[in-house]
Amino acid sequence: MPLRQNLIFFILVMVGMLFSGVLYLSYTFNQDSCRKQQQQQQLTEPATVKTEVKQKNLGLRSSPGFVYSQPSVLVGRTDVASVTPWLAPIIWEGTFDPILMDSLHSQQNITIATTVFALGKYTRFLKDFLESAEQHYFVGFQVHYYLFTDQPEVVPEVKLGDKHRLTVRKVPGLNRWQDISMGRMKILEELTKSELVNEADYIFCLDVDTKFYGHWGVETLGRLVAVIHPWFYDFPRDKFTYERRPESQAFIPAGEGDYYYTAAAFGGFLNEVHELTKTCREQQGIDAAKSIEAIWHDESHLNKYLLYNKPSKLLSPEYLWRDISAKTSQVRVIRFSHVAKNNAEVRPNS
Ligand code: UD2
Repeated sequence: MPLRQNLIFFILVMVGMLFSGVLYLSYTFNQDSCRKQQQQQQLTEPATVKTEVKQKNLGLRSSPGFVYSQPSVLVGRTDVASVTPWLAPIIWEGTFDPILMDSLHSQQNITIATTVFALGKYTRFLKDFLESAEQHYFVGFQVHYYLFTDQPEVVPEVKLGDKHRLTVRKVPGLNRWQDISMGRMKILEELTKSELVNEADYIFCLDVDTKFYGHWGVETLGRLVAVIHPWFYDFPRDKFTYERRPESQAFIPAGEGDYYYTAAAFGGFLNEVHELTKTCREQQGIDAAKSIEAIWHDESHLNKYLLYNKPSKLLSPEYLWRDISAKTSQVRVIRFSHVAKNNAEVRPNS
């Protein structure tokens, strides 16, 4: 082969090798950058997964082999309504199976925050409230009581169940019982805004001049839960003691109204109770600026809120009775009740 041809052949081989080298390098570079991209995705993905894990699954799961009474389509309470016209259940004895309910919820790892206020002479109600709650209230489930008082030093020592704990918070005393009662809305609004959001799944806000006599458990949990007031459960709506003066933000016109709800117990998801307490606090503030106070204070504002923001679950008067009232045939079990008190003696003002 002549020298010139050899040279051309040599140059062609070299160019070929160079070209395939470039091709190889660009291929591996692409592979590398793909791998890097994948790695980056993996670094960001766990954050997404984490957010998903935080969303607790509140579905009701049953286990194979768990036996309970067969539910009936035909047999149930016929003496009381157990559902509202907007299809929220009304909880009465005989409408749920407590063993099944406990089993369904025990897999959820839920915490129920529970607030109670005891200022001035109302600290005397704490012992019975807490001791009776420990016997009947969410037994076996995680409960975190938040107790607001102007006298932390007199809070009684009560032995709490394994999963129950108590936090005491000092708040300033007030001269009017009406302000103490209404002032709860602002504190609850703040508590449900951020502090409790990652700690509790549900919250209940309870009066302290009360006592538990029977089971209060997971059947009461829901998005927004209201309790029917024991005085008025069989009254026509125009006899409810709603605020009737149009000047007040709590005003409900004649002809409107579903039920009369008590402010002694309400609850639900944190965000729902936050909205409720924020609205009531705002409405109370507008009234105060106009020197008007709703007839039943926070309870009037609560009723206004719940009329236009329907609760998802209602608790029958079994969940708030009055010690001084005679039992009726519809209320088969008294679970929680207002104790008798001498208002003039316990309140800071009359
Ligand atoms: C009703 C409501 C109550 C509230 C009030 C407003 C029922 C059963 N209860 O109860 O929830 O809406 O009307 O008019 O419908 N407190 C103190 N120290 C005081 C005064 C009050 O700690 O000196 C707290 C305590 O937690 C008490 C709550 O405020 O349980 C409500 O006060 P109340 O029970 O005297 O009000 P009452 O019985 O009129």
